[in-house]
Amino acid sequence: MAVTVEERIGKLREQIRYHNHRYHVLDDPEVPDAEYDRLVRELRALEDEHPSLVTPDSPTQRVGDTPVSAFGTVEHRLPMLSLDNAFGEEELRDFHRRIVERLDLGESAADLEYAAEPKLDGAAVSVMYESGRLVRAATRGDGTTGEDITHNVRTIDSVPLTLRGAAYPDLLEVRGEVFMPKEGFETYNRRAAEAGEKTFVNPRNAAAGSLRQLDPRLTAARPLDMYVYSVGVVEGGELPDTHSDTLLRLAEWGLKTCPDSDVVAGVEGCLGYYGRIGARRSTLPYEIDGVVYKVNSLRLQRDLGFVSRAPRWAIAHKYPAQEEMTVVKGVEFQVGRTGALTPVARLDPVFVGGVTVSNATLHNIDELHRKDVRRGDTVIIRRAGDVIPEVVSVVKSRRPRGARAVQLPVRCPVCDSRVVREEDEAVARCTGGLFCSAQRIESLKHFVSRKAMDIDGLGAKVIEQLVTLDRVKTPADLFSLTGEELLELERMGEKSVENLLAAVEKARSTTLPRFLYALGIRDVGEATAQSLARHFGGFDALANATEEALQAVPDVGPVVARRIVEFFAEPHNTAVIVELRARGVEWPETEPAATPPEAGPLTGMTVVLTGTLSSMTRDEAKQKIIDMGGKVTGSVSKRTKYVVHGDKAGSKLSKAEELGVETLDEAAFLDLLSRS
Ligand code: I6G
Repeated sequence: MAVTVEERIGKLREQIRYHNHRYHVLDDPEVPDAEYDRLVRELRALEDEHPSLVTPDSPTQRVGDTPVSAFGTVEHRLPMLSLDNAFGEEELRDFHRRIVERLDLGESAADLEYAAEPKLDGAAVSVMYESGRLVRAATRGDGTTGEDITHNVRTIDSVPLTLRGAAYPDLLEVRGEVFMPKEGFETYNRRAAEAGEKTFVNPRNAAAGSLRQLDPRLTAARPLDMYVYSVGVVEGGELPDTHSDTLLRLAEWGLKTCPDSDVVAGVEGCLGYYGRIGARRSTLPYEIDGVVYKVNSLRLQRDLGFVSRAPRWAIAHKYPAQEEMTVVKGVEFQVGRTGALTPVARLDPVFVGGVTVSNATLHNIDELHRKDVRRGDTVIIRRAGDVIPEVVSVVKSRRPRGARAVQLPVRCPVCDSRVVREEDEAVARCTGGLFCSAQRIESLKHFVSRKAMDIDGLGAKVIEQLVTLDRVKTPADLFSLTGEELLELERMGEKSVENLLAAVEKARSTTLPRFLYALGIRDVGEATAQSLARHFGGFDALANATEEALQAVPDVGPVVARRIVEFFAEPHNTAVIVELRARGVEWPETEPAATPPEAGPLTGMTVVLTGTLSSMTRDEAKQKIIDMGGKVTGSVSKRTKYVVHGDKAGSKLSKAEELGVETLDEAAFLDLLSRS
């Protein structure tokens, strides 16, 4: 039966009201923003087409949702409006064209100044200062009435309780976004999950939920921050006549503004800014869903005025959604190199974060149970930057009847060996060891990888074929491959076989650290392999070392020492090593360095590398740091001594700045090296 326009409008309003309530009142959104936006856009389009069907209570006629009563309410003296969205370049160009026409700019359209800022994913808040003192803070609510959250906003360190200087207006209302930085969000959620408490689905939800705590001590424990982006009521004082200068003035009074804002010219300038921020999106320390452009001149803003719900002089230009909804076709378990079973959701393909996704990780069995993902469930999928797509949550209201919870398999789905889970471990493992073809494939991939034996041309597809044909059972078998048998494999031509055989030949002469790392002993990464090689000098001394002797190596604790001893106690491991040596794999041995290397300028210090250096490769830089007594790690913490950054440095640099860790650009790093 055909649905009438009235019926469709009614249905959309009902759905939007439901989601508004979950989002604004319960702080528990059920669907991703992209889905919500689609509903609102469809409703708006229908109402635009049929203006007689617009009613005052339609969700399109309001900004947010009615506040709940647990908090006092605050009437906004000037309404807190929302922004129109542009979902692509065309819509942005339309916005610019409308402004140019209204202001009759003609030729000078390309020079029109816009203030551009990231659009943070948090909660919009108004903060009122009287004579420089914070007297009230409120949520946006429905734009006219918000909730009084003064007691909670006062706990946010970056919101000044008194303004600096003396030149501020007698009455000053600032508006901005309270948000939870990504790092704080992840830490908070990890701790909450460990403690079996409720986690937040995203940083925005975390910010909004934290602001609505009845006990401000709970809010104080959340890592919240606030950037201000505009002013509301201003009395008894003057402000500059552009938006960008207003932000600078607010910063002088001690308010925090976004460090990534800019002033750009015309629509091309806006598009350039959109591209630049987009490229940094995944490494910015805060979550954004778009950027906002505002006509910079406040006089022109006044000329342009407002339409019912939004200013004509500003627009939010959205990025592709990083969260989307889809349906789970099944949950399978993948087996990794060490036998770890990772649950993976197989999905109806969905376009998210700029790519089509058909699998999403569920990390481990605890996570699977916590999120309670079942076959047939509608789920929210998230893909941010280059991170592996993950299942954020299940839309429980859409669960099909009879959907059954997924259980950890008792037997390995690949080799049928027993699956065990040690008491204090989140990970369940297949006990098949190298009998399990999945573990064998993953171990071989690791063995040939660049930082291990570096056998170029032995990609995943070739390894999978060799294992499936039972031609390669252990890494030693790689050294007896012949040209004829390689030519039989799919996708292997004369040239690739020749190259592969040359790469195998070259790999026979390796180094002890590479060889140790290639063995894939659990928890022995590159840095530990280097320390072990340096400490023992030769392979046999290491392979025969006791746990106590191993613990004398820098960075080897009891767990790693036990893993190494267990590895060499396993006869099939030693047999493979004997065979590798018999097939000509060799490395130079050195004198044991029982004492740490002579103290260098970096002895006892940890260094993190990020971005590309122009004068050396990352591996060379790493070696130089090690030679100077330092250690290279992958993540920045308070204990990091330096973060060395090259071109296209990522989030590690911003993290260093956040933690106050010293950063060295390439010139400063070279200077440090020259001192050794
Ligand atoms: O929701 C918003 C996010 C960011 C805004 C906004 C903004 O500026 C960076 N600016 C205005 C004027 C409004 N909402 C109404």
